[in-house]
Amino acid sequence: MSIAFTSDQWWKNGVVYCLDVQTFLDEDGDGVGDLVGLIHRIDYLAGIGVSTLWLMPFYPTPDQDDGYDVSDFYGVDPRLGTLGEFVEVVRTARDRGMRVIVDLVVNHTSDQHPWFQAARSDPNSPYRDWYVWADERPEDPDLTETFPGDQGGVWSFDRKARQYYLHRFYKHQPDLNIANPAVREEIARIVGFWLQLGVSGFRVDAVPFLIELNGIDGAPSIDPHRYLKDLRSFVERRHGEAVLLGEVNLAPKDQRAFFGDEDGDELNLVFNFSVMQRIYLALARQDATPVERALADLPGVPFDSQWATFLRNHDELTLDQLSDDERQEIFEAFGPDPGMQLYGRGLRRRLPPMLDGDQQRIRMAYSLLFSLPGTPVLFYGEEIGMGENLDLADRLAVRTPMQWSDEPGAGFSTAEAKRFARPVTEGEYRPLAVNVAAQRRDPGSLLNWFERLIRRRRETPEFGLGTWSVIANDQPAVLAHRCDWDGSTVVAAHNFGADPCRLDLVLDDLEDAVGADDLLDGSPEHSLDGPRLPLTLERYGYRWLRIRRDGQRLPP
Ligand code: ISL
Repeated sequence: MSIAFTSDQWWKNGVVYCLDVQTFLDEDGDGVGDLVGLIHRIDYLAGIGVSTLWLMPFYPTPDQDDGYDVSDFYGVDPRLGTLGEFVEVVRTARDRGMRVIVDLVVNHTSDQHPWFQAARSDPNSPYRDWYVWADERPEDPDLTETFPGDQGGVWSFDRKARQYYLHRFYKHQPDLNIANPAVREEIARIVGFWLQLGVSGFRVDAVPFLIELNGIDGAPSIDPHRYLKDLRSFVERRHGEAVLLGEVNLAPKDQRAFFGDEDGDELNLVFNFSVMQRIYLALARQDATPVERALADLPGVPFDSQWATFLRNHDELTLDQLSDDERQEIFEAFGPDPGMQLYGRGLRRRLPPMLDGDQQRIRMAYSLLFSLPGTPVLFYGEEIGMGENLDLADRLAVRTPMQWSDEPGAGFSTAEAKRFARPVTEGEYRPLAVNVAAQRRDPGSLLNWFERLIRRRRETPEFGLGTWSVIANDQPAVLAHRCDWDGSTVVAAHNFGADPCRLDLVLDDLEDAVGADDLLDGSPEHSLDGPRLPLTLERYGYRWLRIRRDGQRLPP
């Protein structure tokens, strides 16, 4: 396998950037971000070096779940633009070397969707069986509310239909019935539509819920994983390079099935929720052991498959895979105020305020993220260290407008602040203190550091394509690991502790190694003492080192 091969598995060696058109850039000055605004920032995104844009839902919506309640799968929310402008986004991104993937939210529709309106109004409508109905409210302990406390269960009575309908999320999001072949056919049509418009795949929302058959009357005749395989083959037939990046928030042993058989014939990428949660535990404890254990618990993934790694996303920082005590430790360290907590399982915060703005610690966390097995996914604003706005409801706290400059409206919009769909952050992380324009002028800024990090990550295919292993060491605060690919080895070391430390890493099977070159901003060369690589790490220090073998020519 060689470097040329990385283009075949492009999803293994890039950086994904998630953004919401609505909060990115408002070009027409109405207070709401739009597709034309995004087009104006494509060069910015190409400039920081991300390779794939993941667009959060931009479809027509009553907007009761920030667009995850879709009322037309084939359109663009008129507040954000038009289909024509969407194609221009894809086309411009492609020209600058970036691919676009879009959110596929088909576990449910909005209750305003014409399908649901037809289904509830007429028992003989062909759409009736597109949703999941019951005459009596079923009692099934496995079917729990995803947003606890809010919805009064997962079955709600519809007065027009005179039946209960299933919704695993909000009441206004009735679940589609994927046991119905017509629904599966329609989902394929939706997928085919966006592929035809040029997207390179989908971030598939809530996959375990999508393929869940519990609650559907009668014995459904489909195998849910067979269905995911069919969807994947359909995507491949329509567009060979397109991928499915799935949101599967399950324990690793249960996630494995979502990659499919040995050949990896279901989701190409699966978000790594378990490692993400343990990174926060390790940060809270200043001890790398939880991450080491989480890595050890990961199942091997098929050749065409990959983890998608992330520190934060648009939802609450869910800590649902941890024990109550572990979650409590993180709450105490990073979100002690009940107003920062959500659904009893997570924090509605961004990373920098959780780490008290400690630049060294923030960089250590992202350096780690970018070196872990998988494809890193950034949430807009992470590259400049944006904070949250806790005055906003629930998960909206982390979805404030992108901060482009210190102008009024953060350079996001020229509209009067009261017209903003969502206000900008105030306080320590306000646009005056955190913005793109100022950070571009400062060579030491987080933004410029991210640019170098992203560039280096893309030049280090060992992380995305190699085989990885943890290197045992005698510093509990330090996670050291190596990735081997195509005759090359990269070693990474990350210090979760507030104290500097020294350690010796013993590298097996590297008899011809003569030294190591620092790939980030540490001192350029390190010498080896036989198989031992002595390292010094400052507080929250981090290093990426490529091993130099005798007679080998390495990239700069
Ligand atoms: O099950 C979970 C926690 O135990 C959640 O992580 C669940 O996977 C998640 O809430 C699903 O989220 C996605 O679908 C929602 C939407 O509100 C979220 O923003 C989206 O990320 C409904 O479409």
